[in-house]
Amino acid sequence: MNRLAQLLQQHRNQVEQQLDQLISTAGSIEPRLQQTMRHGLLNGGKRLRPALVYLSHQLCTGQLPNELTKRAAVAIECIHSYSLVHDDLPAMDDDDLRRGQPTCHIAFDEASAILAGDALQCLAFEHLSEPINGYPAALQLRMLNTLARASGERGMVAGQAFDLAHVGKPLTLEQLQAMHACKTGALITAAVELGALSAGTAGDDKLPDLRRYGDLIGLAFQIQDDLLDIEGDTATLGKPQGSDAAQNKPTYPALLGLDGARARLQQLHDEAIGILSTYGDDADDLIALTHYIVNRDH
Ligand code: GRG
Repeated sequence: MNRLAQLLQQHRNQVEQQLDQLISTAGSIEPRLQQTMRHGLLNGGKRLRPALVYLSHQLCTGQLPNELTKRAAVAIECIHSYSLVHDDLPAMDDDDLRRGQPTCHIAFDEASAILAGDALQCLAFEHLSEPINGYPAALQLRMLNTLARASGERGMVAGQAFDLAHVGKPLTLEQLQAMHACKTGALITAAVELGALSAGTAGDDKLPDLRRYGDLIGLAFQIQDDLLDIEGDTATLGKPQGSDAAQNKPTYPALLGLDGARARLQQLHDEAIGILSTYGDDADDLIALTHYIVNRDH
């Protein structure tokens, strides 16, 4: 296993242990709620956003994550998982499978999935707002504000609402970009920002660069997702590349062509690496994660 894979596994284990502890069915008046939450949270997942929180903190301090970094990593994964549980609902994407397993509303029922998503969202803010000895409450407040802003009506929810409002309608490249900047990009940028904020004063001067970096890889993440969708369709259905999948829904390959989308992905990658390479050795792991995000196969 290479160094990045080892590192990602370490972070994943750490986050999953904390998520597991956070949701306990013991003594609950309604164990089904916790069971549905666990299903939404602990059914696999790459845990990329927590890794971004950790590695952004590492770039700022050269140190291992502190308690605030760990809280932020868990909180952002709770928000991400809630968004997937709700996105899979019949009223939205109506998906039966997520991460190769039945989605929450299939494994349980629709009401349980809605409530589990709601509760996961609350849990994120509860966990990040719990007072921690030795850390200024004002910093926690700033982090909460960052997470709330990225998740809500100016961030992820806005992107989802725009997406639903434009189903079946053509989008311009600018509209597609604005939608993804909100829908998936805002949370990815927030992950990088939260890592820097958890570094305290060591992160302050790096925030503008890290925000820009987050925006670039948020977009790169989405383009790679679109490309993987096309490759998946081609592999399972034998469709020629760039046919149905690329033409029927607004995606980067549909608007830019396959080669254009790949070229744009490479451009975003190069610009993102250009920002990180000014930070010396402490950025090495974040650089490796950036390569992974752009080249991932799932
Ligand atoms: C329901 C408010 C609300 C928002 C939903 C994130 C989102 C908004 C919808 C997901 C739709 C989707 C599949 C977008 C593609 C990019 C994406 C977020 C993929 C899933 O993220 P990964 O690959 O997932 O990090 P894992 O399973 O690894 O956690």
